[in-house]
Amino acid sequence: MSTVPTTNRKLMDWVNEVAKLTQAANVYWCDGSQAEYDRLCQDMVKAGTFTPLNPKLRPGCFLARSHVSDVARVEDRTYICSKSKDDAGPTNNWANPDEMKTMMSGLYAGCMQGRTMYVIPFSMGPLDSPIAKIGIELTDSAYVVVNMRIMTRMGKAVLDKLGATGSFVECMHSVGAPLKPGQADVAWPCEPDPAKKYIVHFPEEQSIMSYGSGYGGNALLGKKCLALRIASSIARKEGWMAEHMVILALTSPAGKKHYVCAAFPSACGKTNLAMMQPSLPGWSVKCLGDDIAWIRVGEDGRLYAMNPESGFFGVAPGTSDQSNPNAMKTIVKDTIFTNVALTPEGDIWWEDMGIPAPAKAIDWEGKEWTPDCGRKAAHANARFTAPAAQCPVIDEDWQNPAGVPISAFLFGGRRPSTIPLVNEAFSWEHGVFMGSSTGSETTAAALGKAGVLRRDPFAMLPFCGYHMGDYFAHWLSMAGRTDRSKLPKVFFVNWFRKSPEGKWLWPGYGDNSRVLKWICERIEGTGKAVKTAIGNLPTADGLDLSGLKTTPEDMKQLLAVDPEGWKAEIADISANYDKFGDKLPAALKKELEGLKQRLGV
Ligand code: SAT
Ligand code: MN
Repeated sequence: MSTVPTTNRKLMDWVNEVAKLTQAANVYWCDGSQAEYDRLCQDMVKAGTFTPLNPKLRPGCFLARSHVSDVARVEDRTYICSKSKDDAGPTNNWANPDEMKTMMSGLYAGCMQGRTMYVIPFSMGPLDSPIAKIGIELTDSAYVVVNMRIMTRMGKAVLDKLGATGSFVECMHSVGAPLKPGQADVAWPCEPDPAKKYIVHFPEEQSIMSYGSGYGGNALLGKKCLALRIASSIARKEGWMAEHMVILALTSPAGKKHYVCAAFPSACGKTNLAMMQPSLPGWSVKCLGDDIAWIRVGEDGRLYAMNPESGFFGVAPGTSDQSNPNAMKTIVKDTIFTNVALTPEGDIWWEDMGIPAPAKAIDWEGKEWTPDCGRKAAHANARFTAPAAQCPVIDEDWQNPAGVPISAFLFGGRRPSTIPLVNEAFSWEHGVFMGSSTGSETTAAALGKAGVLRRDPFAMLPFCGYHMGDYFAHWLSMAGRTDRSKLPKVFFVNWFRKSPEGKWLWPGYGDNSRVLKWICERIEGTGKAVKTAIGNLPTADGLDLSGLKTTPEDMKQLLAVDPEGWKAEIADISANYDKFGDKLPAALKKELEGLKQRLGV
C-alpha cells in the first residue's frame, strides 16, 4: 500500500517517528486481506522462514523453525515500568520508565535497517464490542504479521474504527537484527543474546516495547502484553477484569447451558479443557476461548466474559486425538506450525501426537532426526497458530460483542497430593482465596526442577500488569459492583491427584465432564455436597460415575480432606502471602485464619 490509509494524526506521527528512529528501509501498512496474507507467506517461503506443508495433507499450512535461542516467552526479560516501583509489586521486574525508554530508544536506533516496517492495526475483541481495544503493532517481522492476522482482528476495518481521533495502544516490536547493505538475511532473525531481549510495558501510558525476540508472546503483542498485562491494569481502573482464563459452554442433556471460565497455570491442560469431548452421554462442551477472558459486569448484574483473541496459539507436543481431538481437527488446514518436526511426506509430527513416530524426520532445529537419535523431534514449546473459527466445537456466541454470562469460575493446578478432585468455595471471598492460592507442580517440560510446587495466583503470575496484592483486592471488589447472588460460584479442581504409590487416581480428559456436571448441578442447586473444613465437596454419590472404572477406594482418596497435607498447604500459602506485605487484603488473611480454625491446625 503506497498511500497512508489513515487520517489519524497521532498514528501518522508515531509511525513516522519510529520509521526514522529504526531507519526502516520502507513502511508497509497492513490491510489484513487474504491476498496480503498469502503474499507474505510466499515471501517467507522464498526467504526460507516458511516451509509449505504438503497441500494434500495440510492445505494452506506452513512450518517455521525459530532460532535456537528464541523458543519461548522470556519472563526474566519482561518488565512493568510503572512510575512507582511499588505499583509493579514483588512479582514483576521493574525499571524506571524514563530510563527504560532511553535505553530502548538506543536499541531501536537503526534496528530495522534493510527491513520493512509493517504497521499492523488490530483489535482485541470483536470490533463492535464495547470493551474491545485497538492496538497498533509496528514490527519488522512478516512472521508476526501473519500470526497476528490469525490471533486478532487485523487490518483496514480497525483503522476505519480508529478514525481521525481514536486512541490506540502503541505496540513497538523489532527482532533486533538490522541488515547491512548486501547482507543476506537468515530464516529467523532475532537478537541471539538473551540478555539483550526486552519485553517492556508502560501501564500508565498504555504502551509496549519489545526487542530482540520473534517468538510467541514476546512478539505477538496483542496477546500477553496487551490483552493481559496492559489490559489488567486498565481493567482495574475501569472496574472490569482481564484474566488468563478459558471460556467454555456446557450444555446438559436437558438443553440447559452454562458458561464457565477457568484459570490454570501452564501445562495443566487449559486448551484440552476448553475443547473437551465429554464422556458423559448427552453433554456437550463448546469453546469460546482457550487463553484469555475479558470480564465485565453486564446490565443485568451478571459477569460477562469475552475472548479478545480470534485464534489459538497452542502447545503442539502432547496434543493428540486422545488429549484434544477437537484441536487436532482445528489444525487440519490454514495453520502455522512453529518448531515442530517435518515428515518426509511434508506433514508435521511431534512427541505424544498419538501416532507412531516417522522412521525419519527433520527436527525443529532443521536437523535429520530418527526415533532412536536421543533428541526430541519437536521443541517442548512448539506451537500451532490456528483460526478459532476452524474449531469444530466453537460456540455460536464466541464473537458476541457483549460476551456471555458466566455461571462459574474454576481454578486448578497440577497437584499430586492434598487438593481434592473438586471443591466449591463457601463465598466470593473464599473463592478469591482459592484463586490467590492457585499453584501447580512444575513438569519436566517446564524450566527448573520438576515436581516443585510453584504458586501462581489466578494463573496470572507472569501476566499481572500491577501489584499482585492490589490485584487480589480488585477481585474482592467485584462483590461490591453487583448483587452477590449474581456472582459466579467458584470451584477449585484437580485432575492430577495421585495415590501414595504414584498412580493417577482420576482418568481426566473427557471424564472431567463428570466434574463439570456436578458443578452445573451445584449452580442449579441440585448437586449433592458435604460441607467440610476446606469447602463443599461432592458426597460419595454426588458425582456421576456411570461407566467409569475408578474404584470407590480411589474416589475416597480423590475427595478426602487430609489434615496433614493441609497443614503444609497452609504454611506454604502463608509464606507466599508474606510477599505481598501490607497490600495483602485483610479479607484474605481472614480466609486463611478461618481455614486454619476449621481444620484445627
Ligand atoms: O508465547 S505465549 O505467551 O503466547 C504462550 C504462553 O507462553 O502461554
Ligand atoms: Mn496462556
